[in-house]
Amino acid sequence: SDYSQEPQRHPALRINAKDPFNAEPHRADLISSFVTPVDFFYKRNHGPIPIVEDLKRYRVSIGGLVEKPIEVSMDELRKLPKYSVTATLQCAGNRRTAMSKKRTVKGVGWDVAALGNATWGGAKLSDVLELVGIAKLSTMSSLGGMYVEFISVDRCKEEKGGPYKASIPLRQATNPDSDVLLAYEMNDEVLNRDHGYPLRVIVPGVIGARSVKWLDRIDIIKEECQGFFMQNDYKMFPPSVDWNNINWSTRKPQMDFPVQCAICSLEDINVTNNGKITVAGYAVSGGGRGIERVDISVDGGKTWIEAERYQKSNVPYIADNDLASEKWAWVLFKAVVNVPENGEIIAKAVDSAANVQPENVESIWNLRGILNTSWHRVLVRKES
Ligand code: MTE
Ligand code: MO
Repeated sequence: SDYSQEPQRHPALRINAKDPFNAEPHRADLISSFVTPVDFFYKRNHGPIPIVEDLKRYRVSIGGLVEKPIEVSMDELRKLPKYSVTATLQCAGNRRTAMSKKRTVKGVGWDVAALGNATWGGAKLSDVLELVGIAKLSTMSSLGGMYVEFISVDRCKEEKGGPYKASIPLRQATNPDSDVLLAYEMNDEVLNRDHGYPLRVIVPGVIGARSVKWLDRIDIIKEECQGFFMQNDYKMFPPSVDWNNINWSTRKPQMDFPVQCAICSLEDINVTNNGKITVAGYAVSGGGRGIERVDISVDGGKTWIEAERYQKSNVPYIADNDLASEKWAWVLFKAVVNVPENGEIIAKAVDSAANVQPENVESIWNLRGILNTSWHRVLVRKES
Protein backbone atom coordinates (compact mmCIF):
# COMPACT_ATOMS: atom_id res chain seq x y z
CA SER A 1 0.00 0.00 0.00
CA ASP A 2 1.10 3.54 -0.74
CA TYR A 3 1.24 5.95 2.17
CA SER A 4 3.21 8.66 0.34
CA GLN A 5 0.22 10.96 -0.20
CA GLU A 6 -1.29 11.22 3.26
CA PRO A 7 -2.81 14.58 4.28
CA GLN A 8 -1.26 16.92 6.87
CA ARG A 9 -2.42 16.31 10.43
CA HIS A 10 -2.41 18.52 13.52
CA PRO A 11 0.75 17.96 15.61
CA ALA A 12 -1.30 17.87 18.84
CA LEU A 13 -2.78 14.48 17.95
CA ARG A 14 -1.57 11.40 19.78
CA ILE A 15 -0.64 8.85 17.11
CA ASN A 16 -1.66 5.29 17.96
CA ALA A 17 -0.62 3.71 14.66
CA LYS A 18 0.90 4.92 11.42
CA ASP A 19 0.20 3.44 7.97
CA PRO A 20 -2.79 3.22 8.31
CA PHE A 21 -3.02 6.44 10.30
CA ASN A 22 -4.86 6.20 13.61
CA ALA A 23 -4.78 9.09 16.04
CA GLU A 24 -6.78 10.74 18.81
CA PRO A 25 -6.56 14.10 20.60
CA HIS A 26 -5.31 14.53 24.14
CA ARG A 27 -8.03 14.33 26.77
CA ALA A 28 -8.11 18.02 27.67
CA ASP A 29 -8.29 19.06 24.00
CA LEU A 30 -11.21 16.70 23.40
CA ILE A 31 -13.56 18.42 25.85
CA SER A 32 -12.50 22.01 25.13
CA SER A 33 -15.69 22.51 23.08
CA PHE A 34 -19.09 20.89 22.49
CA VAL A 35 -18.39 20.60 18.76
CA THR A 36 -15.01 18.98 18.19
CA PRO A 37 -12.77 20.94 15.79
CA VAL A 38 -11.84 18.87 12.73
CA ASP A 39 -8.13 19.01 13.67
CA PHE A 40 -8.86 17.39 17.05
CA PHE A 41 -11.32 14.81 15.71
CA TYR A 42 -9.96 11.25 15.98
CA LYS A 43 -8.86 9.61 12.75
CA ARG A 44 -9.48 5.91 12.23
CA ASN A 45 -8.30 4.35 8.96
CA HIS A 46 -7.70 0.88 7.57
CA GLY A 47 -5.66 1.87 4.51
CA PRO A 48 -4.13 4.85 2.73
CA ILE A 49 -6.33 7.96 2.41
CA PRO A 50 -7.69 7.86 -1.15
CA ILE A 51 -7.49 10.86 -3.43
CA VAL A 52 -10.62 11.90 -5.30
CA GLU A 53 -9.24 14.46 -7.73
CA ASP A 54 -12.04 15.33 -10.08
CA LEU A 55 -15.18 16.24 -8.19
CA LYS A 56 -17.00 16.94 -11.46
CA ARG A 57 -16.60 13.32 -12.48
CA TYR A 58 -17.24 11.83 -9.03
CA ARG A 59 -20.38 9.69 -8.90
CA VAL A 60 -22.01 7.47 -6.29
CA SER A 61 -23.54 4.39 -7.92
CA ILE A 62 -26.77 3.15 -6.41
CA GLY A 63 -27.66 -0.37 -7.43
CA GLY A 64 -28.28 -3.89 -6.22
CA LEU A 65 -31.93 -4.82 -5.80
CA VAL A 66 -33.37 -1.72 -7.43
CA GLU A 67 -35.35 -1.55 -10.64
CA LYS A 68 -33.19 1.13 -12.20
CA PRO A 69 -29.61 1.60 -10.94
CA ILE A 70 -28.36 5.21 -11.10
CA GLU A 71 -25.23 7.26 -10.68
CA VAL A 72 -25.52 10.41 -8.58
CA SER A 73 -23.21 13.40 -8.89
CA MET A 74 -22.25 15.77 -6.08
CA ASP A 75 -24.34 18.48 -7.77
CA GLU A 76 -27.40 16.25 -7.66
CA LEU A 77 -26.78 15.41 -3.99
CA ARG A 78 -26.43 19.10 -3.15
CA LYS A 79 -29.78 19.78 -4.79
CA LEU A 80 -31.55 17.54 -2.27
CA PRO A 81 -32.60 19.20 1.02
CA LYS A 82 -29.53 19.77 3.17
CA TYR A 83 -29.60 18.67 6.80
CA SER A 84 -27.24 19.49 9.64
CA VAL A 85 -26.98 16.82 12.30
CA THR A 86 -24.75 17.17 15.36
CA ALA A 87 -23.72 13.62 16.13
CA THR A 88 -21.00 11.91 18.11
CA LEU A 89 -19.02 9.36 16.17
CA GLN A 90 -17.38 6.80 18.44
CA CYS A 91 -15.02 4.02 17.42
CA ALA A 92 -15.94 0.67 18.97
CA GLY A 93 -12.28 0.43 19.98
CA ASN A 94 -12.45 3.51 22.21
CA ARG A 95 -10.75 2.75 25.59
CA ARG A 96 -9.25 -0.48 24.24
CA THR A 97 -5.85 0.15 25.89
CA ALA A 98 -7.45 -0.04 29.34
CA MET A 99 -9.23 -3.28 28.45
CA SER A 100 -5.97 -4.77 27.21
CA LYS A 101 -4.31 -4.00 30.56
CA LYS A 102 -6.67 -6.47 32.25
CA ARG A 103 -6.13 -9.19 29.67
CA THR A 104 -4.50 -8.73 26.28
CA VAL A 105 -6.76 -7.98 23.31
CA LYS A 106 -6.02 -7.62 19.60
CA GLY A 107 -6.32 -4.24 17.92
CA VAL A 108 -5.06 -0.67 17.77
CA GLY A 109 -4.74 0.79 21.27
CA TRP A 110 -6.90 3.82 22.10
CA ASP A 111 -7.15 5.97 25.20
CA VAL A 112 -10.54 7.62 25.88
CA ALA A 113 -10.65 9.97 22.87
CA ALA A 114 -11.53 7.71 19.91
CA LEU A 115 -14.67 9.76 19.48
CA GLY A 116 -15.71 13.26 18.51
CA ASN A 117 -18.81 15.35 18.18
CA ALA A 118 -19.26 17.13 14.85
CA THR A 119 -21.98 18.90 12.92
CA TRP A 120 -22.39 16.91 9.74
CA GLY A 121 -24.01 18.49 6.70
CA GLY A 122 -25.44 16.60 3.78
CA ALA A 123 -28.40 14.81 2.22
CA LYS A 124 -30.54 12.35 4.12
CA LEU A 125 -30.07 8.80 2.89
CA SER A 126 -33.86 8.40 2.99
CA ASP A 127 -34.15 11.19 0.37
CA VAL A 128 -31.34 9.74 -1.76
CA LEU A 129 -32.93 6.30 -1.82
CA GLU A 130 -36.16 7.81 -3.15
CA LEU A 131 -34.18 8.60 -6.31
CA VAL A 132 -34.13 4.85 -7.01
CA GLY A 133 -37.78 4.40 -6.11
CA ILE A 134 -37.37 3.21 -2.53
CA ALA A 135 -40.07 4.76 -0.36
CA LYS A 136 -39.57 6.20 3.11
CA LEU A 137 -39.90 3.65 5.94
CA SER A 138 -39.36 0.64 3.70
CA THR A 139 -38.84 -2.65 5.41
CA MET A 140 -38.87 -4.93 2.44
CA SER A 141 -39.38 -3.60 -1.04
CA SER A 142 -41.22 -5.67 -3.63
CA LEU A 143 -37.72 -6.72 -4.70
CA GLY A 144 -36.91 -8.12 -1.27
CA GLY A 145 -34.09 -5.77 -0.28
CA MET A 146 -33.52 -5.58 3.43
CA TYR A 147 -30.11 -3.94 3.90
CA VAL A 148 -28.28 -0.99 2.45
CA GLU A 149 -24.60 -1.62 1.79
CA PHE A 150 -21.99 1.15 1.61
CA ILE A 151 -18.83 0.49 -0.41
CA SER A 152 -15.87 2.81 -0.26
CA VAL A 153 -13.09 3.98 -2.55
CA ASP A 154 -10.26 3.06 -0.15
CA ARG A 155 -8.44 -0.26 -0.18
CA CYS A 156 -7.50 -2.26 2.88
CA LYS A 157 -5.54 -5.41 3.61
CA GLU A 158 -8.35 -6.98 5.65
CA GLU A 159 -10.43 -7.00 2.45
CA LYS A 160 -7.44 -8.45 0.56
CA GLY A 161 -6.96 -5.16 -1.26
CA GLY A 162 -10.68 -4.59 -1.79
CA PRO A 163 -12.74 -1.68 -0.51
CA TYR A 164 -13.95 -1.05 3.07
CA LYS A 165 -17.68 -1.75 3.38
CA ALA A 166 -20.58 -2.00 5.82
CA SER A 167 -24.36 -2.17 5.85
CA ILE A 168 -27.34 -0.99 7.87
CA PRO A 169 -30.94 -2.24 7.80
CA LEU A 170 -33.13 -0.77 5.03
CA ARG A 171 -35.65 0.24 7.70
CA GLN A 172 -33.09 2.51 9.37
CA ALA A 173 -31.79 3.83 6.05
CA THR A 174 -35.23 4.88 4.86
CA ASN A 175 -36.42 6.30 8.18
CA PRO A 176 -35.95 10.09 8.08
CA ASP A 177 -35.85 10.13 11.90
CA SER A 178 -32.72 7.94 11.92
CA ASP A 179 -30.90 10.97 10.45
CA VAL A 180 -28.57 8.78 8.38
CA LEU A 181 -26.66 11.23 6.18
CA LEU A 182 -24.54 11.22 3.09
CA ALA A 183 -22.36 14.02 4.44
CA TYR A 184 -20.24 16.39 2.37
CA GLU A 185 -19.61 18.88 5.20
CA MET A 186 -18.12 18.63 8.68
CA ASN A 187 -18.48 21.63 11.01
CA ASP A 188 -19.69 23.81 8.10
CA GLU A 189 -16.58 23.13 6.03
CA VAL A 190 -16.04 20.80 3.10
CA LEU A 191 -15.30 17.34 4.50
CA ASN A 192 -11.52 16.85 4.49
CA ARG A 193 -9.64 13.86 3.09
CA ASP A 194 -9.07 12.17 6.45
CA HIS A 195 -12.78 12.20 7.22
CA GLY A 196 -14.06 10.98 3.86
CA TYR A 197 -13.81 13.63 1.14
CA PRO A 198 -15.88 14.09 -0.89
CA LEU A 199 -18.69 12.07 0.68
CA ARG A 200 -19.21 9.79 3.67
CA VAL A 201 -22.02 8.05 5.45
CA ILE A 202 -22.95 9.15 8.98
CA VAL A 203 -25.03 6.66 10.95
CA PRO A 204 -25.84 8.46 14.23
CA GLY A 205 -25.89 6.40 17.42
CA VAL A 206 -24.07 3.47 15.83
CA ILE A 207 -20.38 2.46 16.19
CA GLY A 208 -18.14 4.46 13.86
CA ALA A 209 -17.29 1.42 11.73
CA ARG A 210 -20.63 1.66 9.89
CA SER A 211 -20.11 5.30 8.88
CA VAL A 212 -18.26 4.50 5.65
CA LYS A 213 -15.92 7.21 4.36
CA TRP A 214 -15.09 7.98 0.69
CA LEU A 215 -18.36 6.52 -0.53
CA ASP A 216 -18.26 4.87 -3.96
CA ARG A 217 -21.36 2.64 -4.14
CA ILE A 218 -24.63 1.97 -2.37
CA ASP A 219 -26.23 -1.43 -2.93
CA ILE A 220 -29.61 -2.66 -1.79
CA ILE A 221 -29.01 -6.24 -0.68
CA LYS A 222 -30.92 -9.15 0.84
CA GLU A 223 -28.49 -10.11 3.56
CA GLU A 224 -26.16 -8.09 5.72
CA CYS A 225 -22.93 -7.00 4.06
CA GLN A 226 -20.45 -9.88 4.04
CA GLY A 227 -17.40 -7.62 4.34
CA PHE A 228 -14.60 -8.29 6.82
CA PHE A 229 -15.51 -5.45 9.17
CA MET A 230 -19.12 -6.67 9.41
CA GLN A 231 -18.46 -10.41 9.69
CA ASN A 232 -14.96 -10.90 11.14
CA ASP A 233 -14.52 -7.81 13.24
CA TYR A 234 -16.58 -5.37 15.34
CA LYS A 235 -18.61 -8.08 17.02
CA MET A 236 -19.00 -8.36 20.77
CA PHE A 237 -18.00 -11.80 22.09
CA PRO A 238 -18.36 -13.07 25.66
CA PRO A 239 -15.27 -13.21 27.92
CA SER A 240 -15.09 -17.01 27.46
CA VAL A 241 -14.32 -16.77 23.74
CA ASP A 242 -10.64 -16.70 22.76
CA TRP A 243 -8.70 -17.05 19.51
CA ASN A 244 -8.80 -20.88 19.75
CA ASN A 245 -12.57 -21.26 19.99
CA ILE A 246 -13.92 -18.24 18.16
CA ASN A 247 -16.72 -18.79 15.65
CA TRP A 248 -17.44 -15.43 14.02
CA SER A 249 -20.78 -16.54 12.55
CA THR A 250 -22.32 -16.99 16.01
CA ARG A 251 -22.58 -13.24 16.63
CA LYS A 252 -24.25 -10.28 14.95
CA PRO A 253 -22.31 -7.25 13.77
CA GLN A 254 -22.35 -4.58 16.51
CA MET A 255 -24.54 -1.62 15.59
CA ASP A 256 -25.70 0.78 18.40
CA PHE A 257 -23.05 1.62 20.96
CA PRO A 258 -23.84 1.34 24.71
CA VAL A 259 -23.75 4.10 27.33
CA GLN A 260 -20.24 5.48 27.82
CA CYS A 261 -18.44 8.23 29.70
CA ALA A 262 -14.88 9.28 30.47
CA ILE A 263 -13.12 11.88 32.59
CA CYS A 264 -10.98 14.07 30.32
CA SER A 265 -9.81 16.82 32.69
CA LEU A 266 -7.46 14.29 34.29
CA GLU A 267 -4.98 11.71 33.06
CA ASP A 268 -4.75 8.15 34.43
CA ILE A 269 -2.39 9.37 37.14
CA ASN A 270 -2.33 12.94 38.47
CA VAL A 271 -0.65 14.98 41.16
CA THR A 272 -2.26 17.97 42.90
CA ASN A 273 -1.63 20.20 45.89
CA ASN A 274 -5.26 21.39 46.07
CA GLY A 275 -7.95 19.94 48.29
CA LYS A 276 -10.50 20.12 45.48
CA ILE A 277 -10.28 18.99 41.88
CA THR A 278 -12.38 19.49 38.75
CA VAL A 279 -13.72 16.33 37.16
CA ALA A 280 -14.93 17.01 33.60
CA GLY A 281 -15.56 14.80 30.61
CA TYR A 282 -18.08 13.48 28.13
CA ALA A 283 -20.99 11.04 28.30
CA VAL A 284 -22.84 9.57 25.34
CA SER A 285 -25.16 6.71 24.53
CA GLY A 286 -26.12 4.98 21.29
CA GLY A 287 -29.46 4.72 19.53
CA GLY A 288 -30.34 8.36 20.22
CA ARG A 289 -30.72 7.75 23.94
CA GLY A 290 -29.93 10.80 26.03
CA ILE A 291 -27.80 11.00 29.17
CA GLU A 292 -29.93 10.97 32.28
CA ARG A 293 -27.13 11.30 34.82
CA VAL A 294 -23.38 11.26 35.34
CA ASP A 295 -22.30 10.06 38.79
CA ILE A 296 -18.92 10.71 40.39
CA SER A 297 -17.46 8.81 43.34
CA VAL A 298 -14.40 9.60 45.45
CA ASP A 299 -14.79 6.62 47.81
CA GLY A 300 -14.54 3.63 45.53
CA GLY A 301 -18.21 3.66 44.54
CA LYS A 302 -19.77 3.65 48.04
CA THR A 303 -21.31 7.11 47.58
CA TRP A 304 -21.88 9.21 44.48
CA ILE A 305 -22.49 12.82 43.60
CA GLU A 306 -24.16 13.98 40.42
CA ALA A 307 -22.17 16.02 37.91
CA GLU A 308 -23.58 19.01 36.08
CA ARG A 309 -24.43 18.20 32.45
CA TYR A 310 -24.52 20.49 29.45
CA GLN A 311 -24.41 20.55 25.65
CA LYS A 312 -24.59 24.17 24.60
CA SER A 313 -23.61 26.60 27.34
CA ASN A 314 -26.45 28.58 28.96
CA VAL A 315 -29.06 25.98 28.04
CA PRO A 316 -29.84 23.39 30.71
CA TYR A 317 -29.52 19.91 29.25
CA ILE A 318 -32.56 17.65 29.56
CA ALA A 319 -32.29 14.14 28.16
CA ASP A 320 -34.61 13.30 25.26
CA ASN A 321 -36.16 16.75 25.18
CA ASP A 322 -36.36 17.93 21.57
CA LEU A 323 -36.03 21.54 22.59
CA ALA A 324 -33.18 21.13 25.04
CA SER A 325 -31.09 18.30 23.66
CA GLU A 326 -29.23 17.18 20.57
CA LYS A 327 -30.21 13.52 20.66
CA TRP A 328 -27.23 12.12 18.72
CA ALA A 329 -24.65 14.29 20.45
CA TRP A 330 -22.59 13.76 23.55
CA VAL A 331 -23.18 15.57 26.83
CA LEU A 332 -20.30 17.25 28.64
CA PHE A 333 -20.14 17.02 32.42
CA LYS A 334 -18.40 18.78 35.26
CA ALA A 335 -18.12 18.43 39.02
CA VAL A 336 -15.75 19.79 41.64
CA VAL A 337 -14.89 17.16 44.24
CA ASN A 338 -12.62 16.67 47.22
CA VAL A 339 -9.39 14.95 46.35
CA PRO A 340 -10.08 11.41 47.59
CA GLU A 341 -8.27 9.69 50.45
CA ASN A 342 -7.73 6.54 48.43
CA GLY A 343 -6.74 8.61 45.36
CA GLU A 344 -9.35 7.18 43.01
CA ILE A 345 -12.03 9.17 41.17
CA ILE A 346 -14.74 7.22 39.35
CA ALA A 347 -17.28 8.33 36.75
CA LYS A 348 -20.25 6.41 35.38
CA ALA A 349 -23.13 7.53 33.19
CA VAL A 350 -26.76 6.46 33.07
CA ASP A 351 -28.72 6.86 29.83
CA SER A 352 -32.40 7.71 29.33
CA ALA A 353 -33.32 4.00 29.25
CA ALA A 354 -31.59 3.66 32.67
CA ASN A 355 -28.74 1.64 31.16
CA VAL A 356 -25.66 1.98 33.39
CA GLN A 357 -21.99 1.43 32.63
CA PRO A 358 -20.61 -1.83 34.06
CA GLU A 359 -18.33 -1.62 37.09
CA ASN A 360 -15.45 -3.70 35.78
CA VAL A 361 -13.67 -4.52 32.56
CA GLU A 362 -13.71 -8.23 33.44
CA SER A 363 -17.46 -8.61 32.92
CA ILE A 364 -17.32 -7.17 29.39
CA TRP A 365 -13.84 -8.24 28.32
CA ASN A 366 -13.78 -9.50 24.73
CA LEU A 367 -10.88 -10.65 22.58
CA ARG A 368 -11.13 -7.77 20.11
CA GLY A 369 -11.30 -5.23 22.90
CA ILE A 370 -14.39 -3.43 21.71
CA LEU A 371 -16.88 -1.38 23.71
CA ASN A 372 -14.94 -0.87 26.89
CA THR A 373 -17.60 1.08 28.75
CA SER A 374 -16.55 0.10 32.27
CA TRP A 375 -16.59 2.79 35.00
CA HIS A 376 -13.87 5.28 34.20
CA ARG A 377 -11.28 5.56 36.96
CA VAL A 378 -8.38 7.98 37.41
CA LEU A 379 -5.86 8.37 40.23
CA VAL A 380 -4.97 11.60 41.99
CA ARG A 381 -2.11 11.83 44.44
CA LYS A 382 -2.03 14.67 46.94
CA GLU A 383 1.24 16.52 47.22
CA SER A 384 1.60 18.89 50.14
N1 MTE B 1 -14.59 4.03 6.05
C1 MTE B 1 -13.64 3.63 5.22
N2 MTE B 1 -13.87 3.73 3.91
N3 MTE B 1 -12.46 3.13 5.66
C2 MTE B 1 -12.21 3.01 7.01
O1 MTE B 1 -11.12 2.57 7.38
N4 MTE B 1 -13.07 3.30 9.30
C3 MTE B 1 -14.32 3.23 10.06
C4 MTE B 1 -15.28 4.32 9.64
N5 MTE B 1 -15.39 4.38 8.20
C5 MTE B 1 -13.21 3.41 7.92
C6 MTE B 1 -14.41 3.95 7.38
C7 MTE B 1 -14.14 3.30 11.49
S1 MTE B 1 -13.70 1.87 12.28
C8 MTE B 1 -14.43 4.43 12.20
S2 MTE B 1 -14.39 4.43 13.89
C9 MTE B 1 -14.78 5.69 11.52
O2 MTE B 1 -14.82 5.56 10.10
C10 MTE B 1 -13.78 6.78 11.85
O3 MTE B 1 -14.09 7.99 11.22
P1 MTE B 1 -13.12 9.23 11.31
O4 MTE B 1 -11.75 8.81 10.85
O5 MTE B 1 -13.74 10.27 10.46
O6 MTE B 1 -13.08 9.65 12.75
MO1 MO C 1 -13.83 2.18 14.55
